[in-house]
Amino acid sequence: MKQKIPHDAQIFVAGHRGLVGSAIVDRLRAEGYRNLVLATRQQLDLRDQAAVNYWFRANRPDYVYLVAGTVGGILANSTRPAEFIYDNMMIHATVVHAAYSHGVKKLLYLGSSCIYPREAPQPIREESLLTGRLEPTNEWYAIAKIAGIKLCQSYRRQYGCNFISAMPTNLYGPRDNFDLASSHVVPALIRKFHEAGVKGEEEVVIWGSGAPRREFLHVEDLAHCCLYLMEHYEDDLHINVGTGEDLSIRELAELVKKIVHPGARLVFDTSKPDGTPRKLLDVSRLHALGWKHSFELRQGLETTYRWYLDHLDPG
Ligand code: GFB
Repeated sequence: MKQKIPHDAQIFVAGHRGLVGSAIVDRLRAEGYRNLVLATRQQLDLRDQAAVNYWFRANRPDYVYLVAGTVGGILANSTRPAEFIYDNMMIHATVVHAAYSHGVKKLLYLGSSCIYPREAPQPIREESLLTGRLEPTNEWYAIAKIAGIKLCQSYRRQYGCNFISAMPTNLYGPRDNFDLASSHVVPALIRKFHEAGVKGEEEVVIWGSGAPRREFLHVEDLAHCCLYLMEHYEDDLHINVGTGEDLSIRELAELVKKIVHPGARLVFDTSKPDGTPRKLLDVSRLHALGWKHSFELRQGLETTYRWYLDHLDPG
């Protein structure tokens, strides 16, 4: 079933300055959506219910992409747990509630693959949610993300709202965060290999053992998928979004090395956490719905590295 979203609909992308939100805005504009209603963090504190209500009343969005939040890699998650749980729980609650109060036609909420139990059978099916203990390095973020899914389901059940949830795997791409203390692994490795190459150094330090396995989706694929789900997905159950393929962190590092600094040598710092051993998503429901990714990892890493080079601070 397809529910066409009219090109003159008012669309709110909550979190439009972030990696995901900015890619969704680009995609919406490319597809001819003219009426995007956006607010920066300075204009609207999404944790403040009164401010969010006021903003919805003034801007009357018909459709909402809820992709705002405090995000970060394994270190940021384990060292700033209060920010990760508070900011995300508040943002999800205020936006979902305002979307209900102001009669939003449809809302897409984006979670994360870290919602699943650490020891979930692989590839992870949507039904694995809440069947076991979470990975300790990101349980605060995961709890907030699970609460977001449950918010959407509860507003569907009690008020009949058309709110859906998608769970993307690890993301990367242009406009990612390249700050080594808070970034995810892909931008961190691109930056580390690049800087080692510039300084003429051989050694590049990779956190952990290199054994954990991860699945990576290019953010432009995710943006395309979000627009697709807005038109094609209607279920109460959340849906996994990924490629269905994973590799080890060592293999990822070898790939980044080839692209960025082929002369480098990998050194593993096992004092840093590995995190979840594996989180490969089962994407059969997504494929059955008719959507598949288009960026292969190598190509995606190359375009991301090119973006990084184009946006390096010359100072
Ligand atoms: O991307 P990442 O920080 O997040 O780390 P998670 C993935 C793996 O890469 C871990 C290793 O095993 C890291 O130890 N790694 C190796 C590195 N070198 C580096 C490096 O220089 N920087 C980083 N950041 N990692 C996050 C969660 O988990 O994934 C969030 O904390 C969220 O909640 C996100 O779900 C998608 O995949 O481990």
